[in-house]
Amino acid sequence: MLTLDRLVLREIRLTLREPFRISSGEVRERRIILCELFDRDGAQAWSECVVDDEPNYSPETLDTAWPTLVRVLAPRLLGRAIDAPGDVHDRLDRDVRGHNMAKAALEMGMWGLAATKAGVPLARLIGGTRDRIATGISLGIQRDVHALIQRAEAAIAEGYNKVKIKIAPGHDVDWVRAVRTAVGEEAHLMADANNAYTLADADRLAALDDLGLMMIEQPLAWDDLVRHAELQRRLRTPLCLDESITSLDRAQDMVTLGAGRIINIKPGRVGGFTASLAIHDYCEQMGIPVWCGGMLESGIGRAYNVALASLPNFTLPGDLSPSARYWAKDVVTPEWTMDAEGMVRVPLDRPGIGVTVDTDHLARITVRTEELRA
Ligand code: OSB
Ligand code: MG
Repeated sequence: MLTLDRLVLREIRLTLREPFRISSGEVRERRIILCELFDRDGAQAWSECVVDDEPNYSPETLDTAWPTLVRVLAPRLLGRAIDAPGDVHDRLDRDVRGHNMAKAALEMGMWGLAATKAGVPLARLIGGTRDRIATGISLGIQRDVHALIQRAEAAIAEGYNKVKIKIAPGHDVDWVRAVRTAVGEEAHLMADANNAYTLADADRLAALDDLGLMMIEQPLAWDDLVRHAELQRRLRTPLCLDESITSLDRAQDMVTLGAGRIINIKPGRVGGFTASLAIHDYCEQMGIPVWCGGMLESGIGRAYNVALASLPNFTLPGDLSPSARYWAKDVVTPEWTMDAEGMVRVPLDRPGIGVTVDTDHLARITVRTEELRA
């Protein structure tokens, strides 16, 4: 039994060590919402809302999520007993359209709280089976092709098991080919377009077929499955959908339409762990591999991603870079690290989310807080 008694929302600012540029925008400083959840019994857990400042990845932003959490979502949980965290999704979802990232922040926090209360690692609570997760890096669009080659070579030397190259018209086939030539045939490479293309670019995208990519992520519009299906028919390289998969239904639609062959699961995008687990299980049945994407999370959001990626059908390396790739100083102790084989360890020796939050550091980077009570 869980009863959310108190919720503290906090906006923090974390400056990236270097700007991260994708086809639809650039981010230098992350504005992050952290949630601190308290159970009636006194147990406590942290969670993170993965919205960004600008609506260039999804329609949500920090400034839509905050009031939605306060006015719409939190009142559905505060002071109301629930049997299990698996019940939270439906309670938040009923008659509330969209706002998946806001829902996910609370929903995942309730999973974190349940794990803490039960004294078990979050990964175990959800049925995770791995103790190490293969990690990939997502490289933003670079200044020029030389910078990209250098970044890709460095990532492979560091041990990363996959290099994802952000592409956009003007920085695509030639750039990816140059990286392939530099790193050799064996390296696991993929491209992510964040919606930068239309079906009119199908021939251009088909030129990527000769470069041995593991997959091409979300080349077409964020909410379009039908045209992805048409494009997939014209490509040998598997398409992987990110932005388009916002629920189990959309995952089923992808398979029915043949709109992609791989799914990047980001729990924030689908409304939390319950939907992520459902998509994971469905994809496992259908022979669709999944991997865990990232949203430049702090170490708190990363804890949830690592736990999720420990499930058996997360067979491809996730965008789960260590803390130091993003931040001069993360908000958690210990910080997330990666070994020389490019693996991140699942903290199975600790209950809950497996990391401690550095509250002194947090106090210095917090710009507002709001406390809600049952
Ligand atoms: O498309 O996967 C994406 C970051 C922000 C928004 C969208 C995406 C990304 C990434 C970063 O690729 C992955 C990471 O957190 O390292
Ligand atoms: Mg993506």
